[in-house]
Amino acid sequence: MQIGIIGFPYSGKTILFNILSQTESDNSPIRKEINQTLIKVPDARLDKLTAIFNPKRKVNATLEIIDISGVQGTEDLKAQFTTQFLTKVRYNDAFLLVLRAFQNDAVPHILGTVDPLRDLNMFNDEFLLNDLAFVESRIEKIGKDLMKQKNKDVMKRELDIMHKWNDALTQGIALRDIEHTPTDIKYIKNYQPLTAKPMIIAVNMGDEDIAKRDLVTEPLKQAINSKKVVIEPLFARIEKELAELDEDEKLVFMKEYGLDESPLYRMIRSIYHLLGLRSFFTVGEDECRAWTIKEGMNAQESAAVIHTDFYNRFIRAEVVHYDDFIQHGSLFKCKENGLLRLEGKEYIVKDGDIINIRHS
Ligand SMILES: Nc1nc2c(ncn2[C@@H]2O[C@H](COP(=O)(O)OP(=O)(O)OP(=O)(O)O)[C@@H](O)[C@H]2O)c(=O)[nH]1
Ligand SMILES: [Mg+2]
Repeated sequence: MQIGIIGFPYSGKTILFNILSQTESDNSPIRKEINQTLIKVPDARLDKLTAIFNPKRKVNATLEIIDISGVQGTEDLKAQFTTQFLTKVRYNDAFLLVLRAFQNDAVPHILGTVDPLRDLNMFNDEFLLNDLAFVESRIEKIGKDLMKQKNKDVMKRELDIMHKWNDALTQGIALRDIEHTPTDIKYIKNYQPLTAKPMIIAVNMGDEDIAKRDLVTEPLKQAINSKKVVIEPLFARIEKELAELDEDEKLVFMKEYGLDESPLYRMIRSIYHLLGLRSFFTVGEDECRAWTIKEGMNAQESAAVIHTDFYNRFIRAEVVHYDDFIQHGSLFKCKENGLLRLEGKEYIVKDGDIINIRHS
């Protein structure tokens, strides 16, 4: 899962990338590029399991992020979004759009004024137009091919889908907000339309906005109104300071600002959830670990995330939910109370399940 950080110049993308990188995973391979990395997904449940089992290693779930600069720093609005930029963003699974809401005279906004709603609309419109241009060209091409009598059935099916997309886009509706059949989803995977991707909007505010953060995000929420878009406040400058403190100091600092948890942690979890990702845990003396699955995956598919071999060698999964485990305090107690169960291949794994795979 790769998430592209996008936004206008001087919106705070690189600051956000850098503070996210502070949670860089220990398991992260050598950075492929300076602007690309794996980050840890914070999880208080995993921290608690680690405190109980005291293993040699704790391994968090991860997400891959990439800092994509390149929207032109020009006042010519038409020239903002180059083909090169749009090509770079297309192969991300989701976008993290940074909108500038902070004032800073030292770095003026390229459009002269700070207006997050305007910026959001510009990105949305550009992505809609880009998808629309693609859909129109497909419709034209399929029309021509149909006359040449090629693969008629497949072509007609695609044409129906393209018309459906076209209807939505011309009404200004993003493809993420319409219903898709499994066949539609294949076309989405192939063509990677921009408006089909989930989006997290980070509204980067100034320190003085903390108390009124909901007021700042409200108009954006009303403008967007989509289940596949999450809007979160970001205080990039404060987060940068927080990142330099140790845990105790952080708590004092956040209290001062009236924050009960790091907005950044909240944001990472939001992204994870929005992508339909869930975690199950494995525990033991060697390692406590959170594994990432897609919502709805069964026990056999989930076992394959640990090791591809486990798919064919799967026998059963021993499962207890984190909440039950914490309530009863030990695996033994859970077993006594019938909460540690043996599940078969088809069992749908739940977020927070603690699992031990029995395999041949
Ligand atoms: N006051 C204030 N300034 C900020 C904040 N976030 C970023 N800045 C300033 O804005 C400037 C640009 O921040 P970057 O993170 O480099 O912006 P960017 O989005 O990566 O910009 P490009 O890479 O040029 O597209 C820096 O000088 C920051 O100090 C913030 O939350 N508050
Ligand atoms: Mg940058």
